[in-house]
Amino acid sequence: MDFDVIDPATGEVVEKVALASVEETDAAVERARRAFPAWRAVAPGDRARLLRALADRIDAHLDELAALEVANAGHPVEQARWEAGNLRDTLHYCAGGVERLAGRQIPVAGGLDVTFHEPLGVVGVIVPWNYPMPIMGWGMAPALAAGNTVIVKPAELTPLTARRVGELALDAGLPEGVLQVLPGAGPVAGRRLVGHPDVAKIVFTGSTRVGKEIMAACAPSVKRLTLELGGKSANIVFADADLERAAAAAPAAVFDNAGQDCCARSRILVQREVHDRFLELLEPAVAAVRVGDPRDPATAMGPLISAAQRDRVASYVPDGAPVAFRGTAPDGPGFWFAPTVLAGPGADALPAWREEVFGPVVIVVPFDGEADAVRLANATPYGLSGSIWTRDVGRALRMARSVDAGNLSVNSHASVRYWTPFGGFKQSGLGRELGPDALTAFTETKNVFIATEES
Ligand code: TXE
Repeated sequence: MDFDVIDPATGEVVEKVALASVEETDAAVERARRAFPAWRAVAPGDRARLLRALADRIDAHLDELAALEVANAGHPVEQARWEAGNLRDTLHYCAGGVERLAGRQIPVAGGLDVTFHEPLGVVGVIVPWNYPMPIMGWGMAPALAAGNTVIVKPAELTPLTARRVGELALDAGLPEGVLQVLPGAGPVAGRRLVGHPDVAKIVFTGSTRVGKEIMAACAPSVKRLTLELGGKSANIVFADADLERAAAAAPAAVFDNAGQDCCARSRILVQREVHDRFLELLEPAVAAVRVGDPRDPATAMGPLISAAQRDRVASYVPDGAPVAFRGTAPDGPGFWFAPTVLAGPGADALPAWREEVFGPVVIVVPFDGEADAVRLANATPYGLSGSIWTRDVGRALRMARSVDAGNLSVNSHASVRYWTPFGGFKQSGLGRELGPDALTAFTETKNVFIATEES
């Protein structure tokens, strides 16, 4: 079956991509299974060199990959360049881990005790459409580095960059079957990867609904699983914060990637005494967000991924919703939605206050004191990220320890660095990606005792 890949900025078909059947998925798993013994046996230094060769190919094709992502996902070109660079850098970072994936020797009586980090086998990486290249890299780079073979299943909507990276991997010298990219439908190829007895681990980033289904499907065989799911993160602004900076930074924290970001700070909690002042400062900052042609390097926000996503986002701003103000968006073809700020009475009764919108919609709500801020921030089944704006270091740390989220930032909205751990509390996920332990998440620890006593 073919799938129309659409340019979200124009609504036009870019190309038709064939989706893998169950049989084709099985064949890919078989190739990966056969490639595994040789790949795990490659000397660590050589495996690292191959991953760096792929990183270098990505660097050499950075403009091409960025242009593909602009056409496929509607991402602003500068953002798309960052995304390709993130994939390159994650590969380099994980290549650096290959030779440091060392076991331990633990003192025991009567012999020698050693631990090994054994690769798992075939790993399936199921990728969403919001950050195709980075999220592909966070799963595949550490999995490959640790000696596993990998099948990447990109999202139906955004297969183009992943497919190109698969070609570059072969050019770079990765042996056949070590990294395969398999465009396919979630309920067909995705579901088959999850259910396949020869797939040892699934890494899934996507909706909480599908994540729960995958977790249940992994249970019968206790398949290893990492989940990165949705978020409803809070941006908490105290009265003692640098309000100008906090307001200037808030739009990018929720409108970057048109809000299609699991770390989007889609709830802004503002201490009551500065609530109105904060909104006054926020309004010009939102008006200044440049929404438009993703091919223009000055553009900050592009279109949403699809007509369906735009309609879903629009449903979160019903007639009569307390819209405080909006930014701008182009008319005409393409899936545009203007940055939208909801505030005032009734805002926290809207579904957008509780549910992940995954679009450029933010709600501003007042709070009274630290305990109230913690209560509101934690009143969600999600726990991925969040920000705390204050000049009081003690308060910043108290808040950071009290908010149930995996990635918090103080006086900043930065959440993702490939060298620090990333993942969610509660229904935002299971396990962590990236950071110093990235490779061990793709291994089993094996303990071996060798008796040295004469019998
Ligand atoms: O995600 P899906 P969708 C959230 C966000 C968004 C909503 C829906 O709120 O609006 O999810 O997006 C594959 N077995 N996030 O529908 O369906 C699918 O092919 C195996 C948050 O695109 O979860 C794709 O590759 N795989 C988020 C991937 O799963 C299946 C990122 C994600 O698709 C499958 C994206 C199945 N049964 C959406 N069904 C984040 N955490 O950043 C689908 N897939």
